[in-house]
Amino acid sequence: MAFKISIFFPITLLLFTVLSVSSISKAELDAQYYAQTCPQMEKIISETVLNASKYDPKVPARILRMFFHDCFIRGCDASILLDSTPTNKAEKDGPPNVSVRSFYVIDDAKAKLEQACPHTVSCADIIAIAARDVVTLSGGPNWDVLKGRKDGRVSKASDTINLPAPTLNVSQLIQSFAKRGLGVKDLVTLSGGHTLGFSHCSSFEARLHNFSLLHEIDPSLDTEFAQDLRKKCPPKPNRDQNAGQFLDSTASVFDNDYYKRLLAGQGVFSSDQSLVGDYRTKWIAEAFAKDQNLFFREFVASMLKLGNVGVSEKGEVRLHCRVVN
Ligand code: HEM
Ligand SMILES: *[C@@H]1O[C@H](CO)[C@@H](O)[C@H](O)[C@H]1NC(C)=O
Ligand SMILES: *[C@@H]1O[C@H](CO)[C@@H](O)[C@H](O)[C@H]1NC(C)=O
Ligand SMILES: *[C@@H]1O[C@H](CO)[C@@H](O)[C@H](O)[C@H]1NC(C)=O
Ligand SMILES: CC(=O)N[C@H]1CO[C@H](CO)[C@@H](O)[C@@H]1O
Repeated sequence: MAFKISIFFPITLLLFTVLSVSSISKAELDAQYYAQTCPQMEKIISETVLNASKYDPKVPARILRMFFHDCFIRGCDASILLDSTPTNKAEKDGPPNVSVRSFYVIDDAKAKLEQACPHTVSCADIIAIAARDVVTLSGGPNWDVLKGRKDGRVSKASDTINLPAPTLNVSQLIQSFAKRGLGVKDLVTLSGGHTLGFSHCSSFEARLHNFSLLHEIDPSLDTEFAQDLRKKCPPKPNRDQNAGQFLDSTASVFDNDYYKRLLAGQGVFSSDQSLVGDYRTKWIAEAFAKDQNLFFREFVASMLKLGNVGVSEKGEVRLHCRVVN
């Protein structure tokens, strides 16, 4: 007996530790999660997203970014959708220039889902499906989204400082992604989300004027591209609030042009450009610039990983995505 314990006790303890650590934070997501309870849910969401994107071509980029921000703060739990209350400033009202828009699209889908299958589909799953849909409808890959996320009850403006800033260098980006269990490959791949959309000048203007003691302009920027950005983003008082730059040269098409721009010194953020300034990440960006199908395959794999970040069995299915039940 004593012999048995001495052999098995440590193993049992180890197993128990491993199982309990993984069961604290992990819920098993499943492509068939709503197959019995709401089989038409994906169709309802996809139709809503497609219609909204026809009326407003900014919707796809905003929804893709929404998914990233949601998953990076408190895990993929729709914390980004909660409105502020008199006693709580919510994530979506966090520090300026991180705000995501087009929440109405998720609200529309949720309203239709509550009619079709009341109190069944979580807001976090709606974001995940909508993010897949905007990629596909923009010409990117299609994939099966895993479902079964629960909606969180906490959303704090102060949490947005945990989002990676566009000024981060590659080491800091790797660290930020590693905190969410995402690797170097996921960093380079998911940054390819910047194949869609637009940035305001404030997110990259530090590269354009008075960059450092030695350089007025960030030397990693292509010269002509830098001049173009300086024209679009003159120093503050003379600038249109909405001024900015598309993130690649085909900003409404999901393709591998983003990586080609990086290799040409035309990444908009320091964070983007840093990916081709370091041996750990450059080879991956080069491979994606050469082979769009490879980028698409890896993007699907990394989106599945992103969609698993911090997913928990705890939480609820909100009745309305802007308020806790
Ligand atoms: C790697 C770290 C990342 C940083 C530092 C970063 C930073 C930013 C910034 C500063 C903007 C512009 C905001 C503005 O001025 O309007 C932006 C836009 C955007 N980001 Fe990221 N991002 C990162 C990763 C991602 C990821 C992983 C995705 C999705 C997979 C993503 C998707 C987008 C999209 C689609 C836009 C355009 C939004 C629009 O057009 O409204 N980003 N990002
Ligand atoms: C399509 O989108 C427009 C603009 O958001 C909206 O007014 C309309 O109700 C939508 N139609 C459907 C069928 O969802
Ligand atoms: C990235 O930035 C950090 C903090 O400023 C710095 O310590 C580090 O040396 C930088 N790493 C690289 C690769 O530039
Ligand atoms: C440029 O930066 C230096 C050092 O940070 C500062 O002293 C100077 O005032 C800045 N110039 C302008 C035009 O902002
Ligand atoms: C686009 C945008 O919201 N820009 C704002 C970023 O934050 C600064 C400082 O708070 C504002 O002045 C900009 O208008």
